Amino acid sequence: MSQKPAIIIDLRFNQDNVRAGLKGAFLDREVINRADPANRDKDLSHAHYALLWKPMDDLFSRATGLKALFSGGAGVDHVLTLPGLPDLPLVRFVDPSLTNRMSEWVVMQCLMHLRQHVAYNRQHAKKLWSPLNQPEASDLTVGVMGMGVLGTDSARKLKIMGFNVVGWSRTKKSVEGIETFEGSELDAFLGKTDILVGLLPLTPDTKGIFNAALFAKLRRGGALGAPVFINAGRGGSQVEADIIAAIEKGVLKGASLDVFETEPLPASSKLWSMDTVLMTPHTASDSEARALFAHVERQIDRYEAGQPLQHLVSRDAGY
Ligand code: NDP
Ligand code: OXD
Repeated sequence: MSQKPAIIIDLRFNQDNVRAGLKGAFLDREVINRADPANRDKDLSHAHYALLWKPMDDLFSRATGLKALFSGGAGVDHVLTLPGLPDLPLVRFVDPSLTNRMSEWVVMQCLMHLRQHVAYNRQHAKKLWSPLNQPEASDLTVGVMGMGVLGTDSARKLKIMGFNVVGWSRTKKSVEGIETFEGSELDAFLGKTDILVGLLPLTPDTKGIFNAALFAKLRRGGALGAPVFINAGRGGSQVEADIIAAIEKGVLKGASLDVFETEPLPASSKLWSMDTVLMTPHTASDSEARALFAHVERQIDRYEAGQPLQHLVSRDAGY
């Protein structure tokens, strides 16, 4: 039996995880893992597929026979801006393992702010035993910007925890128990929001959207005293100078950030020294290698059986 067309793996991921994941994946086809030094000069022109995340510069000039591309993550802003990107179908990563991890992170951050962990951490440092008044989740409204795969799951799980939840997206959504707003209704959505969660893709429309003007429209006088901003979408959607200024002026009470304008976050950033800002290094939801490979295998099986690919990126929309 002849082998099926080859796949190139060009992932700037932890290579131990990639190699372990590849042991049980793509067993019926040649796999060219570009991180393997033995593949450095390998001919790539016969491969039909490439799975990529921050790939090597020469991928597209050498892999001239590609039929479909697969993003190693859910976001594709960095793929769509790659020099020489061929005009081929691009599939992004959608999988329960990614969705569940993101919802864990979002729910955890909302609970950290609800349960006043910033204040308790300060007290801890001073060995201070001083109970604070504690609002309930139902006293607050979390507004999720980006009601896609990740935002909708996070919204549902926040609802289960007792939060009131509202959602905003380009097109209007219908999600049980959640009031939703479409693109033109942003101000109405913001006016209801005590904790703002960003789960937007980075596109020309969402670049810098989390800025001073937007923070000023969030609901004032809620149970936390001032609104909180949480972002795990993309750092390019936030204006960090505005986040810092909003916290210093009391427009925002605090923030949780997983993504940054520049990653890694430069040591010079003031965010590092702000104890009302909880930060993680773009790890809210990592792509798990085995789940990623299984997802790509499923999509290639569909493609080779003549069925449409799923989770296709729209070049026009940019996500
Ligand atoms: P989806 O494509 O499923 O959802 C994107 C959502 O954003 C949709 O609801 C879409 O609206 C909305 N949207 C896009 N542009 C606009 C706009 N201009 N105005 C209003 N709404 C808009 O993506 P996912 O939920 O899978 O992922 C979201 C993002 O999360 C990724 O693009 C990535 O950047 C980030 N991410 C971060 C990770 C991390 O570890 N920090 C991990 C994984 C992803 P509509 O529904 O109308 O199309
Ligand atoms: C992604 C990410 O887009 O990890 O999947 O940021």
